[in-house]
Amino acid sequence: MKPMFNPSLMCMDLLDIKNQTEILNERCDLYHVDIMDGHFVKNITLSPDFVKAFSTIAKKPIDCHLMVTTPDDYIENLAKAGAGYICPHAETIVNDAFRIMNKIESLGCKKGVVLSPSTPLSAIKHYINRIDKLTIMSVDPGFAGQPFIEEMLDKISEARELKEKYGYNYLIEVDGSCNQKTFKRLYDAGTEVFIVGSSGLFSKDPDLCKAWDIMTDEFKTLTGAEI
Ligand code: S6P
Ligand code: MG
Repeated sequence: MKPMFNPSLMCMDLLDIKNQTEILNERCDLYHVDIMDGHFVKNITLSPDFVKAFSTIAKKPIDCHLMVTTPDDYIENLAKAGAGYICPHAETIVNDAFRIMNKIESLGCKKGVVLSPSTPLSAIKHYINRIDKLTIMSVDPGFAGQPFIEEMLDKISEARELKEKYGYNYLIEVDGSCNQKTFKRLYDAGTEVFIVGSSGLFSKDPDLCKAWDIMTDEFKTLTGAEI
């Protein structure tokens, strides 16, 4: 499959959101929206209300990354707001993973799950077969602009091996420091969806069309992949 690109909207210029979205609508595969509660992580970024407004201009599915302590409280609102994927952290659904996955599905959304860097793949062993997308974080959740955690490459390879061995359907996505320094290693390890934030996309050029071209040229040169 062709690599997919999922821009992280907390890194975009929020004062220029309509213009930037017109540009991204023609280029990206998904839209990554970080939702935090100031509790699971010490930051607050985008919100279900943002998703509701953004869904009126987005032409690609909205991917909601829930960095919140009680994801169950957000699911219905997000589904109504127009979320395409709803992705809680595995660490927050230990006691209700099946209920949460069923709820997301019953609301017509795709089911994702996100792993913080210190959480092993084995934590989701009993429901990995049910999910549509697996996000491996390669930075600790909460903030953009953090250094890449090398140890995550083994986790990505393990996710790919499991997917191939058992024929699982999940997309393998990486969140955190996806950029020219890491694209090749991430791609070779088995990453299928690249969340591109400040380092991979938005800092490349003030003109987002140019920034997108720089990013995709770097990706093609480094990986040899078709986009
Ligand atoms: C971090 C968040 C991510 C960031 C992304 C930023 O908590 O979940 O989605 O927005 O990692 O990209 P970068 O290139 O600054 O790491
Ligand atoms: Mg994220």
